[in-house]
Amino acid sequence: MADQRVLITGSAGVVGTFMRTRMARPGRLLRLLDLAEQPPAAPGEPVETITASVTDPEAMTAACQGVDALVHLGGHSRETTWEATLEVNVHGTQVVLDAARRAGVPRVLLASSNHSVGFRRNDEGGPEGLPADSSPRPDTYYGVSKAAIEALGSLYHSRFGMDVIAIRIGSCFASPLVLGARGLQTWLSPRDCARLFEACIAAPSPGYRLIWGVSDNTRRVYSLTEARALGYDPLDNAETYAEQLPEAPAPTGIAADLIGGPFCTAPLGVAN
Ligand code: 15L
Repeated sequence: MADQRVLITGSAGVVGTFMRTRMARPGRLLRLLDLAEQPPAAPGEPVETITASVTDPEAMTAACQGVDALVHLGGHSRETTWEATLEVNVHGTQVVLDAARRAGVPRVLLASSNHSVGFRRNDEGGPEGLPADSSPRPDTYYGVSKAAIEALGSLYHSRFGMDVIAIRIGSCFASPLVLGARGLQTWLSPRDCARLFEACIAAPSPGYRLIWGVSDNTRRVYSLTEARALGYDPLDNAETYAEQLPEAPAPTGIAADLIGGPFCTAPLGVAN
């Protein structure tokens, strides 16, 4: 029998797929929930898969039973219609938090995004980078939904005493190169992402926290002080990829100066 159960929503997405192997631990059962079908557990793999929506209260309540920590990654991961953003990202997160409350899940990690503060300037934060608790300046409906889930996490902590950590993730991909030069600033490597989530699960009584999710990149503009205070110790630096970056003109204007980069000029409510 597992000593610890960790529920991951959105487990078939980019970050969730990285976590399936990277968060496997002896004595831990990973319960993986996604709307999409997932590969079943391999022989001996301590994994349960559930096909369900984060907007389904009954399915979420069942999925939360016996769970020690919940990592909520489910939802739209970029701009789409207002209606879909509201339903899946905002309402879905309320459903998830309320199911966790009913089931007595003591700790919830919420995947927020740099796009909740996308209209803040890259140089706003000084040498350590933009503080993790900077007030929202969203760049899209998607960014608004991330600011809203941070607020929901704060509410569920204040009302019900749950430990909730909202993580403003930069860009979590296998390599920073998929995003061009911006990736050297925003990258959260998959192994650092797992290290960050583990720190958030292990930290004693964090209460409500807002932190950045980023590797220790030379060019980072987000503060790591708050995540380090929870025990996060990043290993990667996107700069090691800099030489492989294809020659391209440096971005200019708004995309270069603002945290949200190209999200700041993308049409609102249009799926991309
Ligand atoms: C995000 O929030 C998205 O989920 C991800 O797909 C990336 O686009 C990332 O932001 C980014 O800013 O690069």
